[in-house]
Amino acid sequence: MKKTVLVIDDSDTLREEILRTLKGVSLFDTYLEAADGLDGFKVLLNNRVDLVLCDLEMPRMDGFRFLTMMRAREEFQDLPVIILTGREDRDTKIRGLEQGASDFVTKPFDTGELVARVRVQLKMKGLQDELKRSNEMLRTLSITDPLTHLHNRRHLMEMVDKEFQRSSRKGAPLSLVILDIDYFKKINDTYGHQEGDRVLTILADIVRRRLRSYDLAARYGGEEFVLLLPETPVHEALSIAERLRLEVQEHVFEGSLTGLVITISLGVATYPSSRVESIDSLFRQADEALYRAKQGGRNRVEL
Ligand code: GH3
Ligand code: MG
Ligand code: MG
Ligand code: MG
Ligand code: MG
Repeated sequence: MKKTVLVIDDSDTLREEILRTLKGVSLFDTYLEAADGLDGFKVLLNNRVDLVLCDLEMPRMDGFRFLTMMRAREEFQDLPVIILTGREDRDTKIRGLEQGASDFVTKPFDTGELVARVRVQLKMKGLQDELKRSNEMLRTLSITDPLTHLHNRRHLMEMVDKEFQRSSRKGAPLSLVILDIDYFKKINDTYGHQEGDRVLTILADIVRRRLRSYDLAARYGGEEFVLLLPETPVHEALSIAERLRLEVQEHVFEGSLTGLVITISLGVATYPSSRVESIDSLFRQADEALYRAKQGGRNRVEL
């Protein structure tokens, strides 16, 4: 992994000395420098920097101001900054820590100590990045259905809460579509459970293609899916549902599923409307509409 270091110091000799020391241990492959906090900040904005070594006393913008300015920005929250200080006093260090310094090196610096402190900061940054990545992965896993990669029921319920509140606040309509594959048991019986799973992932892909960027699709149960459609009045939800019904019916399966035709039944409900005043009633109405679609012969949309 290519790493970049930025050295900010108003003394040319000190900058050179630091750069020479760092080049000697090849922890980085790009070396940037600046003579004061303001120039350092500009370099930071224009480059992807992994670690900063920064002097305290400098003209135009000193190390404290530099720290405060960069830590105020989201993208520099985790960037390690080692402060170079000629002063050993504790007040300087406390102030530096409070403003976001990661560590200190006292001038005149010992090359071994400087390198050791740089190594520690890079290692901690590496661990931090790894933790962030694995947290993001866990978060994604926790909201995703493993088979279809649509959202799972848990995330759907979180988002319904949010969208319902938003809709109440803004007075914008919120629609919900529940869809269920018709005679899915027969598909499993005919083609086997594994091919049944493949039908579910293909249906999920069809659903995904239909979504607008602000819609949400989730696998609600075994072969039941839910679409959450913000800012969508009932007639629009009905036409989305109807288009989806046709697309599913017209889908041409391949491989061992060649010749298979599947159909879905869909129930639609919209908030606010005469019988929908809560999340519970939104789901109840959509569910009852789905039931009517099944009773009415399947492969249809009901409100
Ligand atoms: P209908 O909805 O039209 O009334 O009939 P159906 O046969 O689709 O209805 P039912 O809800 O009775 O059956 C759903 C079947 O879906 C039963 C279950 O074995 C199957 N199923 C549920 N989850 C999965 C899954 O993850 N993979 C596969 N292959 N089958 C599943
Ligand atoms: Mg200085
Ligand atoms: Mg059923
Ligand atoms: Mg079914
Ligand atoms: Mg079902």
